[in-house]
Parts: sequence; structure tokens; C-alpha cells
Amino acid sequence: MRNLYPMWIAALALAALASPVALAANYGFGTEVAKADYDYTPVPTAVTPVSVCAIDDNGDGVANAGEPVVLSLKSPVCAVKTTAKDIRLSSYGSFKAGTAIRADDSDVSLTLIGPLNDNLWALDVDLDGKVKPGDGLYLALVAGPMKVSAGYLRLVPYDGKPAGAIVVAGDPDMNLALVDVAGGLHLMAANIVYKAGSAYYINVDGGAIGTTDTVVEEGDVRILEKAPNPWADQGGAAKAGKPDVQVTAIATDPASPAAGAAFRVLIDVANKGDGAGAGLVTTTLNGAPMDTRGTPTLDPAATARLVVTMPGLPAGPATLAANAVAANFTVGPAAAAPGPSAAEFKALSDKVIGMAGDVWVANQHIGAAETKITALEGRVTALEQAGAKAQPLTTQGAASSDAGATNTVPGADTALAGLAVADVALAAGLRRRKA
Ligand SMILES: [Ca+2]
Ligand SMILES: [Ca+2]
Ligand SMILES: [Ca+2]
Repeated sequence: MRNLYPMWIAALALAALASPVALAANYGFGTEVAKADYDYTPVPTAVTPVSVCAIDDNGDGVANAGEPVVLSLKSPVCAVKTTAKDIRLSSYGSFKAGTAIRADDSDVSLTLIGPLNDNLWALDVDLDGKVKPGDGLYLALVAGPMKVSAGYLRLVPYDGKPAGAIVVAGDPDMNLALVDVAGGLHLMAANIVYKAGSAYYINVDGGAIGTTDTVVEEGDVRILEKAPNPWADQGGAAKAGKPDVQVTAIATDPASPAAGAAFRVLIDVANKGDGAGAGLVTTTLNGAPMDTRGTPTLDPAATARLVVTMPGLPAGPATLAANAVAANFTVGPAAAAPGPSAAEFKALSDKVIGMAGDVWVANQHIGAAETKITALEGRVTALEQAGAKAQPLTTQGAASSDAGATNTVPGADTALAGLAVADVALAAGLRRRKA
């Protein structure tokens, strides 16, 4: 594979050796679906009928406390024996809760009793009225109050008590208040148990699977661990052999992104299995899931590079991981503001030239105006001189407020008279020209 950042990859390998970050997804029994999980992809289908039954381990014909609990996928209700694909809701011997019975397991074809009580009640830790990751979920296998009670089955772990463990006196969650989050959920009701790929879930809001609920939703509770490869799991991959698509290297591009700037993550994957197929890559940044995507379908030994874009980060150290391959890198200082591009520079330059031209034109107008002013000033001077030679008028104050008084501002009258004389002279000149 062509490697664009050999030194960086070498550093990654060292970092991975020094501080391996295990990110293998745990999609087992009792885990709650989170938004970035890959089981958002498969389309759910409702599973009916399902029955909550007990294996009559002691053969007394009744369900006793501690007898294994099975989710039977066969009909009629609990009237058939355990069958391959039934799901263990509690452990049976060395078989763990949340696993499917296989045809050659020792608990196949055992007598079932039931149905057991199947109220689904939540421990709504954040009091938002919904089941979300972090909340608890209990199956009240025996009739009892809406609080955690002996004989109830944990479907989600609580304080060290695993999913599939029956509550007994002294447990840390004993007597905690439970709530009915979706109007009387029963595990055996339609639309509660559903399947996506080969995984089984509890639909915690009771929405109609396939109509209102068309994806695996946040908070839904897994009751059968997910097949390791969701694409192969859905029958899309080659049947011969098994694909094993792994992340082989990750690198940021650039190696040290600038603060606040989005950057790329280059993820190299390789199929190390013996069958064609696809894998799934979850990228986390500083521990937070940021992206989950499938790889292309790869033949055995084939490789591919995925490119994921990440948002800008503050300057400083950061940790990146793709599946189980992790790397530390450093976000550099923010990039300096870029100077103008050649096009921007030309546009600015043209603008300056244009403004200089405007100034030149304005200067021409100013020059012409000054010439006119000078000419007018000369004419005013000439008129004043002409007026001074004419006989001064000693006007009576007809136009003055002090009628009868001699005008004491002869200069003004002199100028007026001068203008009048000049007009007379102009008029005479014109008449002469016409003659
Ligand atoms: Ca029994
Ligand atoms: Ca909640
Ligand atoms: Ca739902």
C-alpha cells in the first residue's frame, strides 16, 4: 500500500505499542444502543411470537426461583421444548445469558414452563421518561410492585450485577423505583422484540416496528450479541471463508492540523480473513465516537483507504482512534490569516488605479473651475474700476429704512452704479456690432 506519511505511521505504530486503546465494540447482552453504534444500519423486523419461559430444571412442573429463563421463539407459548435459536435470558450452566441455544447444546430440547410474568419496567436514572443509555431495564418475571424486587430479571447491568442476573435480596438496586415508560410494555407483546441482522433487541418505546420504528433506536436493549460483521451478517458477503477487515494504520492529514481547522483522517484497512467481505470502522476523537462507516467489500488480503473529515480542535495534544488502532497527535496553533490571492490583489490594484483616474478627472474640473473664478474676479475688478469712474450717486433713501437721509454706504451704491454702467456699455457695444 502506498504510504503518504511513513514517518507519521511509524510514530503511530510506536504510540499504539505504548498505549493501546481497546475499542472493540461491546454489543453484547444488556448493552444499550447509542447513537453512533453501527446497529443503526440494519432494518428491524418484529419478531413474533416470543414467549418468556423457564426451563423446568428440577422437573417439578412449576417455574422455581433461579430456574433458567428462555425467550422461546416458537409457538405455542412455552408448550414446546427449547429449540435452536431460542435466546437464553439468564445463564444455563456455562452458557451465558444473552446467547442463542444451538442445536448441539446441552440445553436444547428441555421442557419449558410458562409463560412467566413479562412486565418491562425501567429504572429511569435521568428521569426523562425514556429509556436511554444509562437507564436500567427489568423484566418482572414474577408479579410484584413497580420497584426492583427479588425474582425480577435485569436486562441491563446495574452496579456490577450483569444483564441476565436475577435480582436477589441485598442487591444494590433492590427496591429502587421503576417506571412504566411506554404504557404497559410486555416483552411478549407485538413490536417489542425485534431483529436486525441476526441480532435481537427490545424496542423500549413500543413503536410499531417497520412503520414508525424503521431503525434500531437509541436506548433499545440488545438481548443477543451482535454478529461481529454486520455486512456479512446480513448475507451480503461471500459465503466461503470469513472476512476479517481490520484497521492497519491511521494518520491525520495534515500530520499536525491547525487549531480550529477541519482536517482529514486517513484510515487504512485490510481484509485479513479468508473470505471476501466488508468491515466497519468507528473513528473516535479524544474518546468520543465521531464517525462510523462500512468499508468496501474486500477480497482476502485486499486493502483500502477510508477518508474521514474531523472538525477543528483547540491547539494541544489529541487522541485519535479507528477501531483498535489509536494514535496521539498534536494540534498546532491556528493558521495565520492568509494574504490576498493573486486575483484579490489584481482586483484591489484595479480599484486603486480607478480611484487615481477619478482623482485626475476631479483635478481637471477643479482647474477649470479655478480658471473661471479667476476670470470672474478679473471682471469684478474691472466693473469696480468702471464704477469708481462713474459719478457717485447720492441716492435718497427710497430703498432705505431711514428715508431722507443721505446714504452713508456709498461703496455699495458705487458698485451698483458700476454694474449699470457696464451693462449700458455692453448693450452699446452689441448695438454697434449689429449696425
Ligand atoms: Ca421447576
Ligand atoms: Ca431515561
Ligand atoms: Ca422504538
